[in-house]
Amino acid sequence: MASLGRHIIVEYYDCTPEILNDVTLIQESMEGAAVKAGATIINSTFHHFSPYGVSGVVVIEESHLAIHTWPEFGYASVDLFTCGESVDPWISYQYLKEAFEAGHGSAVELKRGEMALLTRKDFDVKQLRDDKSAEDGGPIRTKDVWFTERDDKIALSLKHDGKLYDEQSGFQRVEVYNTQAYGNMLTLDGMVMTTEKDEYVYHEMITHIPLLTHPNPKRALIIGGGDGGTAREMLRHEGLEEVVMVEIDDKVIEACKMHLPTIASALEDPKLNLIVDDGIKYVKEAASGSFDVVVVDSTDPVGPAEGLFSVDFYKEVYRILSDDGIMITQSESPRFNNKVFKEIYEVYGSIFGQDKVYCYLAYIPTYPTGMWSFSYSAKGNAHPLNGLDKEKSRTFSESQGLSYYNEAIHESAFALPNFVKKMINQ
Ligand code: SPD
Repeated sequence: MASLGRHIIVEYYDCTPEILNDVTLIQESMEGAAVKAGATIINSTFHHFSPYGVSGVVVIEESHLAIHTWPEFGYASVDLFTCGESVDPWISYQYLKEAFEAGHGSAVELKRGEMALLTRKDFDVKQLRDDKSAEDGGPIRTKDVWFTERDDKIALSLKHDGKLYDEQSGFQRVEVYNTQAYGNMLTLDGMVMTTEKDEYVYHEMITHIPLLTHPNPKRALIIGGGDGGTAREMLRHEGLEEVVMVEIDDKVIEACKMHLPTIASALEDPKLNLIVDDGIKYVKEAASGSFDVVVVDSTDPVGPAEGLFSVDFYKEVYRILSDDGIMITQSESPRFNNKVFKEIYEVYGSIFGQDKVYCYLAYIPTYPTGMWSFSYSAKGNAHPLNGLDKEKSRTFSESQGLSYYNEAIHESAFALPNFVKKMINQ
């Protein structure tokens, strides 16, 4: 039966999950399958979905190859659609079966556009011709690979040129992508942690707000913060006599030293006491009243960071703070993580007292919704605004060449939209 195209609908089972979750490898395999079959690639676009799954399509002069993978089931569904006699889609089928290390595969071939049912209609092709691509000397090949962080309702995608680091540590999946818009980007278990181009917002805001509010900070502790950004900002404060950082995952430190050196620069600084250990254990064993500022620079409340969002942990932080001590945490997005957001503010209030807990906001484009919150909880009377020496804050920002924090941002960050105030009863 003569037809315009051949469409092979393919199922691959029992594939290697890691392969099916590697967007770069999947793209290379799909492009390789096209070339092997004799096709000419025009462009390709691929997305990685967090935490797992890849979708993509390779457009060829002879039609297209498309894929969606479910790594958690070792399953990939693939469409191989070719027109003309010069390309054999069954070669692509075999090539991909090997590339995905599939235990078995099945395929059904459909003839598309049966000639017996078609009538040719002539029309004026000149009106449709893409004169530009003809002038430029033929088809333009483009390549799009995307990282996507998503839940079931919202997704954030960043185009990248490949993965620079990919390790499963004892705690989480540690990856670094080379994104086109935000430079190198660290993700943990598929969630964006920091990028070279917008990291300063988070790190300046989590650090300078408490350190420029506390009357005389001498000893500071960072829990988490393995990328080094918070430590880098802390070390700008010359009055600090001791800066301790406790990060649980040495792979995070390794990845950032290798691929995010501007963020990780402080990790080698002799003034930083860097401990690779469990922060919860460290806080539990630390002496009462031993720190003036404790910054909890955690990941989201899943995986290894879950315990950093618990009542018991915050009680211990309260205990190790000095009388004027301040605890700062990254407190998620009021829009995106509203349940966690509300719950943790209730907990802070129950430990520090409702009138000693404040929320402040900053705008971080690579985090879900872009609106990110930090909590400020004072053991004594260190009010985040009344205690602010604006002149000192302005001079600090200018002399350090900061990119986000200044005295006006310090004040305005505590101005909350009504919906956020309502969520935390303020
Ligand atoms: N969803 C993003 C939460 C990230 C919080 N921590 C970032 C670590 C940067 N030092």
